[in-house]
Amino acid sequence: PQLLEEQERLIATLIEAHRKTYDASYSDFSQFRPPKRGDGSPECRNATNPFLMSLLNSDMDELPKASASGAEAAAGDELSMLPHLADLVSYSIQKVIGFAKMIPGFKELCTEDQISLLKASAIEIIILRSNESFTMEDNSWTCGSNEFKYQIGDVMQAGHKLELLEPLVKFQVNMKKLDLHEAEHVLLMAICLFSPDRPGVQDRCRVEEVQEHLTETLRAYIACRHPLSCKHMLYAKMVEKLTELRSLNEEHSKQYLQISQDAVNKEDLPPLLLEVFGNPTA
Ligand code: 0VO
Repeated sequence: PQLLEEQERLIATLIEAHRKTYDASYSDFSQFRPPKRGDGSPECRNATNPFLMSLLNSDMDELPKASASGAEAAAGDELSMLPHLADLVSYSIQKVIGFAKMIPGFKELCTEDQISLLKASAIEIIILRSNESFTMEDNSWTCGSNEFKYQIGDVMQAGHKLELLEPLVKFQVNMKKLDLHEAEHVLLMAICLFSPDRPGVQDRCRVEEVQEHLTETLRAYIACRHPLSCKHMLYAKMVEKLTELRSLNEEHSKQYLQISQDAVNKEDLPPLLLEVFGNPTA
């Protein structure tokens, strides 16, 4: 198969849509609530035994009053990265919406279907687009300075657990190894969005039509643009990534629900996040 002029235009449109909505200088990150990381102090490392800690560190032989102990500071420290990462993900959702609106066929769907597709795929597209900042050097998402370098431990301080983070980092590493062209990267995000089997989608046929057009364009692109030596199975590997994203999405939903219930400060979660991922208090 060879690339038709129309398919070339589609790819150019998607690349432009992505460039307009992905700022690779990460200059907006300083507007989020600041990241708060455990300082690595003994109090912090032993945050799980504040009473033992205070008895060992003083001549007192009585338990401190609960309110005077480190218990609250420790508990408060648990979700210390939540405000920053919640702001980052909320910001990313806004960018994903901007990207979606520029994909031919999206605006022609009814608003209800647009919402269903975005709600279901937002975290998957964020995982995909975040691969751009992911580095195999130290398995982190490096978005400029050290302040905006996110490692597994940082995401754990937002309340996530290894059941998500271990497969998530593996996913990022394997994505990185695919070494996708920009055209392939943006097509994959668009294909992910136009999944007809998402909950609540009414006009499944329209969504499927657009998705098939995108996948046909991806197949044609790989066949005629990707170097012979590395295109083997590339399309199949990319489709496999969509399956892995479904399972990451499912685990993220579970952990998000737990985090949103654990969060003492409900303001930690921006309204857009609550709307897209769910609001347990609503
Ligand atoms: C976006 C990143 C994101 C996750 C799990 C890195 C969730 C975080 C928070 C996570 C895990 C919540 C609540 C972009 C970049 C980097 C730059 O490429 C650009 O859009 O963000 C990460 C997010 C690791 C890294 C949000 O779950 C509801 C705690 C998917």
